[in-house]
Amino acid sequence: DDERMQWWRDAGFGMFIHWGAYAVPGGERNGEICKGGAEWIMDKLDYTIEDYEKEVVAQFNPTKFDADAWVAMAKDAGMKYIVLTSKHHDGFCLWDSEVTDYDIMEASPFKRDIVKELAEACKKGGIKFCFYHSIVDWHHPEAQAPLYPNYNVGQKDSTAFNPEFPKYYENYLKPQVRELLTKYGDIGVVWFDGDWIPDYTTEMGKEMYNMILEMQPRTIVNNRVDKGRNGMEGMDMEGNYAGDFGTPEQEIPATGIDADWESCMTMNGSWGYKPSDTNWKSSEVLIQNLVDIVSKGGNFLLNIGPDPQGLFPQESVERLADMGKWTKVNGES
Ligand code: FUL
Repeated sequence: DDERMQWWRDAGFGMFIHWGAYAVPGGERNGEICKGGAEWIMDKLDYTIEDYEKEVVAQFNPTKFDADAWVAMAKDAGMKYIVLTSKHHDGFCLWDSEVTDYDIMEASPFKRDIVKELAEACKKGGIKFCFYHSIVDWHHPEAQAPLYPNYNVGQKDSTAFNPEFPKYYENYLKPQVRELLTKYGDIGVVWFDGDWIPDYTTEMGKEMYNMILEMQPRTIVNNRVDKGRNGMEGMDMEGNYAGDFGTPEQEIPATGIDADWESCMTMNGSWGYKPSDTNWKSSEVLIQNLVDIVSKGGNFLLNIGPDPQGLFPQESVERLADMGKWTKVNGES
């Protein structure tokens, strides 16, 4: 296990990329700006599934996407791995999925397998490719779709339940994770999210974890694969839950955690592209965060929310470059 974790422990610094069709509205619909993360816009601004498909997914055509350029920026910043959202809560898939048409090949005009291009660019660039995958799925009829949009199924109603969910788990979620572990080479980390819904059980989490390690024995899986995270920074230490590392979100634990952990954080206040949020952390603060986290034994997973054309926001590009100057001088890379 130590051997499996070694590259990740040594890595210290990685790039989170929250990208999907939600970059198109960028947190804004008919002049209204959604609160919090712009990747939640479908829930926050009450899209119907139909409207979201038409107004958002069908408009996603990021012709300026250049995977090699993304990898180069990550590497220059001193980052050793990239975690891309293969699917966020909205259910739209960034790769050519065999189990759905709600993907980049069929539901959007772009028709390029984004996961494939980024996985290949990472391989070429010598950094680890990883993916984030949402358990929550607002589009799938056996997951959260029928609960939508009558009431919000996210953090607002934690009792929202779909008795069909085990079918989604078996015939959709698991096959998707299998595809991603088969078609895109070595996967560094599988980063789950959406573990909080009552439909998802600890049995499912353990089964998922074991399935991943059977397929790729060296892959590392975050604690949100199971139900043991106890709030944002918890990590079950008794071995009751599956998962290899804790995931404090938007915070740095005061004294570190007695386990492997990774703080994930945004540069402004949103994971997904949100131009109305201009509350950017300074490069100084971001460098301080990196030092604080690494000195406490954690990893820093710093987020980028690329725009609908496929470009990193200029503010992010500048901050990455500043961090690169620091990591080069200070031996992080
Ligand atoms: C959260 C999600 O709901 C956010 O949208 C984001 O992906 C963050 C990293 O995890 O739980």
